[in-house]
Amino acid sequence: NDWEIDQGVAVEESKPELKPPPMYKVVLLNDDYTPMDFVVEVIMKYFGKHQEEAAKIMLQVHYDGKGVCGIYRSEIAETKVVQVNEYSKANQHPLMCMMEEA
Ligand code: NFA
Repeated sequence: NDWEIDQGVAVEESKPELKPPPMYKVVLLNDDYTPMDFVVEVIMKYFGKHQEEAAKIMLQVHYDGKGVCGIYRSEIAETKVVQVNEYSKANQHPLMCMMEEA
């Protein structure tokens, strides 16, 4: 916002804000129980990845403890986290999804 003085009164002038929105990484966390195939399925179903890319991300999570499935604006990231955690729970797997500032 720009400020200018008008008759001694500060007036706030609105201007188109071109700031990009904050972005969030949506990550999966490793655990010892969720089957690898289920993780690949989740990454394909909720993050639009093909099998090969999904398998790479799954292995990144498996070996490094955490892996990024995508980067989104807050509302989208929040929705993905809820959908993935609900889907994992519904299938009785402990797979955890969370978001972190990109
Ligand atoms: N570590 C799990 C296993 O060995 C696989 C897994 C990968 C789980 C990525 C969660 C996330 N079955």
